[in-house]
This record gives sequence, C-alpha cells and structure tokens, in this order.
Amino acid sequence: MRPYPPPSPVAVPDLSAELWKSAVRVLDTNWSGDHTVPSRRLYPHQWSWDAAFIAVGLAYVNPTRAWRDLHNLFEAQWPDGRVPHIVFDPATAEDDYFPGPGFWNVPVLAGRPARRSTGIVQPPLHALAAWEVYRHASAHGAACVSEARTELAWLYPRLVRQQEYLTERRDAAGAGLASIVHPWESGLDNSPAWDQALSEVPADMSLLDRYQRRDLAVSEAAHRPTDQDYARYVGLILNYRDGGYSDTELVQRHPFAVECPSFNSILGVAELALAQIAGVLGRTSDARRHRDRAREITAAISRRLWEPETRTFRARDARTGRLSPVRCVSGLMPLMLPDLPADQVQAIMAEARSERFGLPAPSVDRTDESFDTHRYWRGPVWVNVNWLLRRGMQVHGFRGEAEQLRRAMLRLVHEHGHYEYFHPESGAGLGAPTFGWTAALCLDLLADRSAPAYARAD
Ligand code: 2M8
Repeated sequence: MRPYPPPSPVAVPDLSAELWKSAVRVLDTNWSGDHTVPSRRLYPHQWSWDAAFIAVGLAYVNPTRAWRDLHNLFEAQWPDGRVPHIVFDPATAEDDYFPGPGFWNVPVLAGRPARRSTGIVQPPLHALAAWEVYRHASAHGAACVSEARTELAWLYPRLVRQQEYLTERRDAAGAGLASIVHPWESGLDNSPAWDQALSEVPADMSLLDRYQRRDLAVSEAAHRPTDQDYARYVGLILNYRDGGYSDTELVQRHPFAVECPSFNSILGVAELALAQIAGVLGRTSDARRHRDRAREITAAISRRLWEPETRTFRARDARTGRLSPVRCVSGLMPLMLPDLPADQVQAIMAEARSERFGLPAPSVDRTDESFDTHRYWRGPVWVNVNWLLRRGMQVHGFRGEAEQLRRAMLRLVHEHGHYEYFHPESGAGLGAPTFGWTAALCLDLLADRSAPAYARAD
C-alpha cells in the first residue's frame, strides 16, 4: 500500500514538506508494534482517544497501522461495552506509569485477552477515526479499500456497544447525556471545569505517601496537576475500583459524576460517523437510528448544558445539578454538531473570536482567574481540541475561521515542534516533545481541507 506523498506547499508556504516528514517521524518513533504511544517517556502505553486522533493521521501514511491501533484498543473492550482509557503494554514495567495495571487491578473479564487495562473511559472518538481511515483508503489502492471494509465490519458492532454503554449505563442523571466518573475520562484532565464538582471529593493527601506519582519524575511540576488534584484523582479511582467498576446508582455511590459538553458532543458526532459506517455496510435502518440518536444527544446538550445568561456551554454536575462557573474550551465543542440551534452556533463563534479565547483557542478563558499559561489543561493550547473546533467551523460553514485556525495550528507546530501542548501567549512547546496526536493531526491539517460529509448544506 502506498502512503500519500507530502502535500504540495500551497496553503502554508514553505513548511508543508518539512512538517509532513517530521510528523511521520514522530509517528514512527511512537509505534510500538501493535499500538502507538502518545509519548515514549510520559505515556508509555496506549490511550483511547489518542489512538483515535493518531489513526486520523495514520490514514495518510500507514492505514494498516491505523487499523492495528484501533484493533488493539477494541480487543481490550469490556463485556459491558466500555473501552478502557488505557490499554497497558505488557512490555512496560509497572513503575513506568502511575497508576499502572497493578493499581487498577481490573477483574478477569470473560472473553478478554490477557492484556490489562484501566476501568474508566475516554471520549468515544473512534467511530469518527474509523470513518476517516476508511474515507482515505481509496487513495492507497484496492487492497487498502478491501482492508478498510473488513476492519469497518469488525469495528462496527464494537463501536455500537461502546455507544450503548455510555448512553445507557452512564446516564447518571437520567437526562439523555453520559456522565464522566473521573476528570481523566474527559481527556481534559485538570480543566477548571471540574473544580467545583471536585471540591466535593475528599483530597486524602496520605494517598500520595502510599502511591508515588510518576509524572513528576518525567515532567515539570508547574505544568502538571497539583498534588491536591492528584490525591482526588487517586481517591476517585479507588472508590470506583472498590465498587467493582459498577455504574449502578452512580450519583449515590460515587462522589464525581459530571456531564461534560466536549465528551457528549463527541458522543453525538460518533453517532453521525456510525451512520456513515452503517451506510457503507448496507445497514440502512441502523444508519437512520444513529442519525436519530445524534439529534437526541444534540437536543440534550442544547437543553442541559447551555447557560442562558452567559450564552455558553458548561459542564453540569449530575449530583448537584449545578453548572460549572468557568468558561473552558470544552464549551466550544458542541459546534461539531450539525443540528445545534443557530443561536447557539453563533454564540460559540462569538466566544471563540472574543478576547476570552481567540484562535487557536486556549484550554481556558484567558480572562478567568484560573487561567494558567503553563499548567496542562488550565490554559495552554492543545492541537486536538482545536482540530475538533475547526471541524465544527467547517460543519457550520465558517470557512474563513476554519482556514485561519488551520494555518495557526500548523504555524505553531512548525515553529515549535510536535509538542503535547503550547504556551497560549508565546506559543512555546510544553509537555512531551514528540507527541502522537499533534503529529498525526498535522498530517490531516496539511492534507485535507474538505468539510465533514455530514456538514449542513447551507
Ligand atoms: C493526559 O492524561 C493522562 C491520564 O489519562 C495523564 O495525565 O497521565 C491527558 O492529556 C489525556 O487527554 C491524554 O489522553 C493522555 C495521554 O496523551 O494524557
């Protein structure tokens, strides 16, 4: 199968070929034989939503590897449909990442291979990724198209089960949205969007005497979540683990259950991607059902997570019913949904263009007191959420802004490298230096400027 050639340097002069090659190098470096790691030092296993973003980039240079990556992840799917947020690499020592497989101590589950995993999830972006890999297969020749059809057929029922798990078992408030039971499930780990809900979770600092944080040994403490946040993260896992990773009566039994606008927007977009996949597989009535589900999820987001006074989307605490007081990038993510009401679309665009965000969007409102230029998801710019935001702009026909954002992201990576995240003022690279999804999404940004197929016609 032939990889795509680097794109000709049309839109972003002089940097395409070089950037393309460096992105491919990062993906090669991070390939571990049957999966891609986000970063060799900081994240030496396979992460769920990273695998999806990475597959989007591999679609251009090595689709077989993209399918292998997704396969590896879904081979670790639980019988109840959940797809674990980390699939542990048996070749990596327990001490190389905390919390490792021993800590999660996931029970032996029927029909699962020996490979160990965590018991929480991440945003279900894999249907969209699978669709993107399939969509590009024809550019690599007939063998690739046939491989893509086989892989889609294998993945489809597993993707559906993932949706069912999230929509049925995780609807903690019974309002049509999935709740996350740990900030890590959002992928936006220490976002201030969780601060209010987390303040109800006890921070048992003695847990950090018992368990050693590993992230501080391989990155700077000023960039990472605080010890207090980490103590809460560990406590939440222990509570969920000791309850057998059960989701029954979450609101009563678990101290953290939150409806995240970004997670639920991805849940809705996944239904649209599943509709496209079902169409390819000749499952017309399933395709219709997925589109209906996407509309229902959109309506629930629009109703429950919209804060009318500020005209922004916020995370809702399923236990207390309260909306988070902080404006975060997660509030811009409903733009991905084609059926979002027009006034909410306009409000998101106004917010994105405002001094609070700007393009590329930082992870938190620049004017908020919690905004921190260095600390992880509390201010820095991340390529993955901006890539999602750009899709939203394309879906709703904001071509000028989508192109502005595409160029801004490419320039950032060209000037500073394939970093995990970027300083929101200087653009300096922060976190892991050869980061999987940054490289993968650069390939997509360089190669593809078409709007998603389910974009609105107007
Ligand atoms: C970060 O999360 C992990 C925990 O899952 C960590 O901090 O150790 C987040 O940025 C998350 O979104 C990402 O998937 C993961 C691996 O890149 O790192």
